[in-house]
Amino acid sequence: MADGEDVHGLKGVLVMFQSCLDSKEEILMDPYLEGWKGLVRFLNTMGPIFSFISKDAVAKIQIMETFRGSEQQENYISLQAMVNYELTNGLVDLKQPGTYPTSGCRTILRLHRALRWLHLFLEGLRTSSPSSKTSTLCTDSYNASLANYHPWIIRKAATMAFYALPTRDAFLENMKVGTTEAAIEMLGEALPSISRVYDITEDLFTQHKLLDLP
Ligand code: 1PX
Repeated sequence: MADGEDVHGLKGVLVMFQSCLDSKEEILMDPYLEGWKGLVRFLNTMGPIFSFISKDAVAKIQIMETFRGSEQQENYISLQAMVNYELTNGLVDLKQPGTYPTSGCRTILRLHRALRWLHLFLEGLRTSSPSSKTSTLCTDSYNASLANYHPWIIRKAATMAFYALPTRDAFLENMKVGTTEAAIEMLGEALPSISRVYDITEDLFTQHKLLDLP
């Protein structure tokens, strides 16, 4: 997606996660990062209270974009290539933070954990009733995923910010796909690819024992 295109529409963003998978079911880095950039743009439309969250996501996206713009860019063409390259060359701090605080593997792991939150939240929204509160849906999905990796102070700030989320209907309208029914239908179509990307990454990181990187 070109910069500026489909700035607020969520459909184009979620479709990015569909186009991440190549014919070997490897996850291509560029559409993966484009997907995240679109999510950050969407988050930024919801007000400055979320900027501490989007700043962290942007910092992580930038780390990965720097690898993609470097001489090693081919080694970061997919998540699989990255894991292989960084592990073979000893470029990952496996037990304690040390020489490689911004390795691709630990950076993607943080985004990967956030993708689990996204899936749970959007699934909660999709199956919610019109009277559901987005703050409750968001808190529940956060507590079931990302919160387990965050210290108390971040958990507190995040759950406070969730109270500023728009109502369920405003949220669905903000996706810019038409009626709330159309937005719910779109989520039903897009969520399986997010889930697929999540599962493939989870398997890759499990296989290489990378799920607890500091
Ligand atoms: C229709 C829904 C779309 C909404 C778009 C939402 C995009 C959200 C993007 C969130 C990306 C969050 C990445 C967080 C990565 C992380 O866990 N970072 C922590 C650890 O990093 P470190 O390098 O220190 O090991 C870091 O400490 C995080 C700090 C910032 C707070 C993170 C709070 C995450 C809350 C996630 C829920 C987002 C709520 C958006 C509401 C719609």
